[in-house]
Amino acid sequence: KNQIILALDVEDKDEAYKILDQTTPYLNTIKIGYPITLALGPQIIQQIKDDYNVQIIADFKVADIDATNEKIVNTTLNWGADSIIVHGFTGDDSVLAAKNMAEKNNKEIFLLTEMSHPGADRFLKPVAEEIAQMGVDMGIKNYVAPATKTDRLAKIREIVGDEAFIISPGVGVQGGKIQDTLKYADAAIIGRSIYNSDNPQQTLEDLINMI
Ligand code: BMP
Repeated sequence: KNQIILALDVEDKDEAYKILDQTTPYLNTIKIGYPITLALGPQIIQQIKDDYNVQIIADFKVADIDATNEKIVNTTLNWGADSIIVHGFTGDDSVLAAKNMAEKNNKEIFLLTEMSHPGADRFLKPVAEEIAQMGVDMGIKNYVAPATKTDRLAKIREIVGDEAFIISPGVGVQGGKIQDTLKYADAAIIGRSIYNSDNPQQTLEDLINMI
């Protein structure tokens, strides 16, 4: 039930609830990002948790100095998120501040090592392995790595080890394949191919049948 994470990047509450009605019988983790949060307000996090009894990963790609990261993480977790995604490229002081604040709230961060879009090859790819290693050195257990580049995903898995939990965006519209992704990742993050589908429930069932 937690091998597919729904990226709920819709900006309308009725639409969001329609998708959640159809998908939450099959999955229990929702990724909430800027699109829905900025459109509907941060209270949408707790509302979705209360109405659907799901885990919420807040994807705010936290990427600031340590003092600011701390505030962003604390506030986001207080809005009800269960975990929060943090960029690794900012370095160990920023990431440590985020990690410590999450732990103070008895929650966890996901460290983003490398992104799934083509443009990430230019700046993030050259440092992704170092970011993953930094995460290992810091004792971070959860990572985000791309489903669109299975070789890169495999490399990140090699660095973070089998005990780590990797979630992987890029399946579907961005070109990643669920079977390949789940060879290396614990869960696939999927957005548009589910919520833009004419029949989100059927699309999700089809994806689950491919696993
Ligand atoms: P979609 O399945 O619609 O492509 O959505 C993927 C989701 O994962 C989006 O929320 C996107 O912002 C996020 N994401 C990504 O696609 N690639 C990354 O490297 C990191 C992400 O958080």
